[in-house]
Amino acid sequence: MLCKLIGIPLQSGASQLGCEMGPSALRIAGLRQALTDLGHQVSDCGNLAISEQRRRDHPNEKIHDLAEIVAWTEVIAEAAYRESCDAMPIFLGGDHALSAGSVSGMARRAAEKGRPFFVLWLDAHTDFHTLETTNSGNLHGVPVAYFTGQPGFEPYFPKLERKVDAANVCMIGIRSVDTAERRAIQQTDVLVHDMRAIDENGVAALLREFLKRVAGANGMLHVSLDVDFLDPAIGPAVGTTVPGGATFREAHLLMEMLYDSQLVTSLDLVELNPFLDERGRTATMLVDLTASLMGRKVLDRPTRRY
Ligand code: 6HN
Ligand code: MN
Ligand code: MN
Ligand code: MN
Repeated sequence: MLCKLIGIPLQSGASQLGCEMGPSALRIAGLRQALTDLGHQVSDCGNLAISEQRRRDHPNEKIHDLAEIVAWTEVIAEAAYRESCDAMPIFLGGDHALSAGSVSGMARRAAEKGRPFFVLWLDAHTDFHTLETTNSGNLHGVPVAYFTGQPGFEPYFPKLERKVDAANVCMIGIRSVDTAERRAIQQTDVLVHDMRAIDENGVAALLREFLKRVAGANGMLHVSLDVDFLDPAIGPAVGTTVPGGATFREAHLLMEMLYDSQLVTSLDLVELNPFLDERGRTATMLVDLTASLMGRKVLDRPTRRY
């Protein structure tokens, strides 16, 4: 597999500074080597950058850095579309606002290939605020509402060439949802598996069911991995830690199952804030999880069909 590493030093969607160092930390933690060790070809596209920003004012005065995030969204969506022509893009964040661009660009690619498009959202949060409802004003809290076409993003954000069908979005790990997000997401077909669903069923059953649907539809699958999906004990380098997250084995098992499925066509690694890390261990954790997603395993097993 040809993997393209796309660095996105975007941090203004979060409240705490530091995510702009994420791409560097992932490179220093050995992402490229981990992938080449597994037999993949890797091309590092370097970091994206934004140029001009058009001024944008939204009536919700809590929102900050709207013009910058919009400029990033355009650049990232274009890069996602371009680089996914012949490769699997891996988006190195950067805060989660970047997924407004990575997901919308990949959705456009899937539409061109005539394939249904699915998103697996691994996060403590649903990131389902609209521009009207965000009360923190941090735009890393809005990407899922944007790419599923909830109202109020136009004319501020780029017009979506392809919306993602809410029924094709599956979330796992959720344990912090604001009131407005809860109300809005319950009116959609987004499949939300909170931590209780994991406790009661185990991650494997939840993911297996979703992968069956993706495989049955011959879909393309984008995985968006927010560091705060992990329990803070194994992923401390994030500004929005929430107790009670996924364990080391739960996270690796999901990645191993995703590899077996051979359905993943793009990946976000987001919200890593190296300023908050402890001797690089969260960056290393993300590299190891990516390796599991790309085929690292202890023993060979017969391939499982979903
Ligand atoms: N993330 N719901 C909170 C907010 O500020 O809107 C948290 C958002 C977290 C964003 O997980 O990428
Ligand atoms: Mn998130
Ligand atoms: Mn989160
Ligand atoms: Mn909020």
